[in-house]
Amino acid sequence: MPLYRRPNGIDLPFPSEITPREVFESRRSFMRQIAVGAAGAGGLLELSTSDAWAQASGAQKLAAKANPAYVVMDKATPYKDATTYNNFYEFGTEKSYPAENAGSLKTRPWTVAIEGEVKKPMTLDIDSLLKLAPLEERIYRLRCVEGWSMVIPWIGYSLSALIKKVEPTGSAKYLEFTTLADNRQMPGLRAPVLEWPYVEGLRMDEAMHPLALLSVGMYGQVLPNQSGAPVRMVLPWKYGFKSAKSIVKIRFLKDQPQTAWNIAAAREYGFYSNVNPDVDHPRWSQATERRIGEDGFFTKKRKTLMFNGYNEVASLYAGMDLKKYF
Ligand SMILES: Nc1nc2c(c(=O)[nH]1)N[C@H]1C(S)=C(S)[C@@H](COP(=O)(O)O)O[C@H]1N2
Ligand SMILES: [Mo]
Repeated sequence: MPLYRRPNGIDLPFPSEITPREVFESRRSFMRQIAVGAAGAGGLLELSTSDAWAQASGAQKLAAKANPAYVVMDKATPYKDATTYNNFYEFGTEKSYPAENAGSLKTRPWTVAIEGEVKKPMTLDIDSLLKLAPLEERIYRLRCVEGWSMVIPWIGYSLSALIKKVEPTGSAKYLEFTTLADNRQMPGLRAPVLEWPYVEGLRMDEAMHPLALLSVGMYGQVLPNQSGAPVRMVLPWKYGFKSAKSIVKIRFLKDQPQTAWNIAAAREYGFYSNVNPDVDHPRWSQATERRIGEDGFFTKKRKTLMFNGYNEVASLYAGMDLKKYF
């Protein structure tokens, strides 16, 4: 049963687990054509996300138009799984802790400071961010470096919209994202597992890629706190830790910034951290993954795809040795 029933009556089928890659890819582009064709006839398709747990969460609804160019055909991870199995170390290191502890996070008022190598530095409050560009629904896979993945209907817009607004100077070559670090709200900060605040970074051309999503919602609603409310990054071709949650600052830099996981273990976590089944983590293989929500004794692991299947980013890394720049 497809999770997404479109108002025009077209239900999109999901490819089965065992569909060979080529068939999957061609079917995917075929389905995209249907989606784009239908969109041409009646404007962008609206995906209504019908997940009982999401409805029951009572979170504020957030209207968004589906962007058919960014819809993976995998079945969406149930909301319950996506919001109770999280990595958000500011709330503790067990997967269940963010859901248990993030209730204390105050997401309004909230501001994001944009500074550094930009002609128009600014501090945007969350309402301005919500209005900065039309909100889109995009269904992305996200692959954690630990070997699991999820498929989530995010709401947001390309980070490039924000970047254009602040007008980077010619010297802006990198971006640094900083997460909130507030001892009163985040019990996980007491543990010295990472250097706080959590920082992440991107090269300018990566940040400008349309896939790079600034997200403010999921499953038709505002982000739940454990998922990085009120605003986070989603970089589906990179390991999950590159997608910083609950962002309070974005800094444009001349030089490559330090990143939290690279500071903690440089040998294990590089700056780029593109999903790559051919480059193992020093302590485990990255060749396969399990999809959260469909684990079972007999569930076969999925093959991890280069760039998590997002081949459109490959040109960003042309000529780079991806074993060296892991
Ligand atoms: N601030 C912050 N952002 C973070 C993390 C974190 O611990 N703190 N964990 C990262 C990791 S390891 C992953 S896999 C994703 C998980 O996102 P999800 O819980 O929404 O699936 O968030 C990333 N962003
Ligand atoms: Mo992760």
